[in-house]
Amino acid sequence: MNFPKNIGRKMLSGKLSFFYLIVVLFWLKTYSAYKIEFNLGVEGTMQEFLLFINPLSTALLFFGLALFWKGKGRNIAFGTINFLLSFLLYANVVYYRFFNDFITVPVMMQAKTNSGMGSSALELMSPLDILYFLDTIVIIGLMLWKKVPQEKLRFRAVTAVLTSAVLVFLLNLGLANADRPDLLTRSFDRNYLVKYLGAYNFTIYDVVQNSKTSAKRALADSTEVAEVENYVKANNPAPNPDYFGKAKGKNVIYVSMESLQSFVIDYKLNGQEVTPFLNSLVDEEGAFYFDNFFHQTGQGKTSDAEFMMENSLFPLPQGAVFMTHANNTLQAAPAILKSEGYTSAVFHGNYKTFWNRSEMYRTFGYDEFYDATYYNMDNEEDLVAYGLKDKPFFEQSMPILESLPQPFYTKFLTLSNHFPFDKHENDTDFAIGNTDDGVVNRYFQTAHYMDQQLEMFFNDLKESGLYENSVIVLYGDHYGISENHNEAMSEVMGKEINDFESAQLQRVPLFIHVPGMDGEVNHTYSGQVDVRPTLMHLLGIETKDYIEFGQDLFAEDRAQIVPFRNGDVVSEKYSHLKGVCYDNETGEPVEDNQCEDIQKEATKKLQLSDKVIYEDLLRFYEPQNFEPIDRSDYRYVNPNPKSSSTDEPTGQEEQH
Ligand code: GP9
Ligand code: MN
Repeated sequence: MNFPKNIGRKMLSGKLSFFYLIVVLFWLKTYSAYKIEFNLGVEGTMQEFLLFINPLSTALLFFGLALFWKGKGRNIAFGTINFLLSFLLYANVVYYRFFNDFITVPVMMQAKTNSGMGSSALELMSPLDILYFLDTIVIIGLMLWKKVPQEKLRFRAVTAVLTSAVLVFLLNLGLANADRPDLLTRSFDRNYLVKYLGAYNFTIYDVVQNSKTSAKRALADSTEVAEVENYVKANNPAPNPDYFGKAKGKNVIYVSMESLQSFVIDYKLNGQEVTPFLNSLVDEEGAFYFDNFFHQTGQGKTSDAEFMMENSLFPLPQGAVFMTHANNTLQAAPAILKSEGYTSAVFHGNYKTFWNRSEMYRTFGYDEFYDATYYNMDNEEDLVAYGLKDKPFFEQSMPILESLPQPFYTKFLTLSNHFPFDKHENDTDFAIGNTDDGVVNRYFQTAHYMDQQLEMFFNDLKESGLYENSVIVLYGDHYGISENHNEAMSEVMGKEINDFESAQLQRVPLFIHVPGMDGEVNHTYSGQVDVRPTLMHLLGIETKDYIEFGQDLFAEDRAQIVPFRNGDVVSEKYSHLKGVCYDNETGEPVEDNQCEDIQKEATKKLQLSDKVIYEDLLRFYEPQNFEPIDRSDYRYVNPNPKSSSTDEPTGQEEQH
């Protein structure tokens, strides 16, 4: 058989020399980006080889398609394909610098809505990044100035190139699957897919996956909910009678503390407490502080945290559920409390389109959404990238809060302590940190500023009399310092930040203040999904009829298993992180079978919760005593806007 020999001869013909140059430059560029920008956890020669080889099939395939043209047409195709692929690579580079993750289809969809992200993205770029387009510039230059082969290629030569692309891909996939079985079926971790198959193939895979998901809802029927219901009911521990109903009839005030991680609690920078107010709250009467509480967010960040806190369902493995499934049927906290006579409202100094909130809050059943149009946004110094700084935000929110009919269920979304943690040097005299990393240094300053504003807010609540008849829940929404800052974080923490320590840093503070109770520091291993049943039980509302994946933090026989959205899991004794089982006490790896049970349990929870969302299963489920929400009853239109959004509300109607 002389087929392979034939391919070789065709590919070496001089007419293809420019094509080879494009392929090689693009290949090397992609490989360099992998090495410089991404932390893919490459181990061993095989993985190293696969990482090196994986851009080749994409380059052969896509640039090979250009060979169907001749002359100018081919040059235009080369330039366009190169630019589009380079743009995709660079977008991933910039996204990864903050999110430690790759762009997915839902993220691309939400990019349109989240216009505030622009300035964060700029912060993540550097002039040297032009190098990611160096080959584009070189080939366009060559095409313009030099004579590059333009003659028509024989059809067989082109198919030989495309066949070689497919063969290289199959070799790549075969070796990858041998090294990592089930690579394509267990896709919790995007890192694996990129490491084995490459950034471009990952995007193709992702597009295919996403079209499958939208088909899932269409195919689901009411029988599917039974499996979920059985699991949830068998895993819902009884409320603790010492806590049940202890806050009956009280108002609820949630505060989402932007990017606040637990390591700042009691941390001193140059002898000064970073969060003196929160530190004092740990010991305050009536306050419960949870010191083994973890965020469980995915790509939806703040919105994922909101989703968990109010639904006790997990967010999605990719994209923000707020963006992709805002029209689902849910039985969220504001809706549950509505039948108990509560009114509900959200306060946020950003516009209502961000994270698609104005659509998702309709599904939650929020009566009011006080977005940036309710605040005075005229003073430049009061603003940061995502909206109004925390001080003017709380100050201006207070009169609105006082005017709400009681009992109310409310949520305040802070934003001063948001990446890149800048623009607060004139708002506090707390000095910045002294590592070599500006992001980490400024984080202390904005966290301190937020802490001061929380104290002020508490004082205002006391003054208004609301404090005594409100349950106040403060929670950190997600990490603020990503793994890209591990070097500075090692300095801050005084120890090397390895995979185990990185997981420890995913702790976020949770405080629940219940007037009239004693309060304590609670060490239960828990996460954001667990808060809703806890709060409901404090308010004296049974939740056993709801589909929820969390367990009351005060329940005596709770499981203490905390699934992370990347598929890792932390529990009371062991943690399973990036495929390695650790003993929490020593932080050292142990036999894998110690983690088998917790990993199985975590995977089960995530899978069932995802099923509920993807298949929109709550549309088939009617909890007892629950009045379903009609989304069309809710609209958030400010009749007298104080500021106007540049993003006009989308006003989209029900569509999936
Ligand atoms: C913006 C704020 C920040 O409205 O919630 O969002 P994040 O980037 O943290 O998800
Ligand atoms: Mn956030």
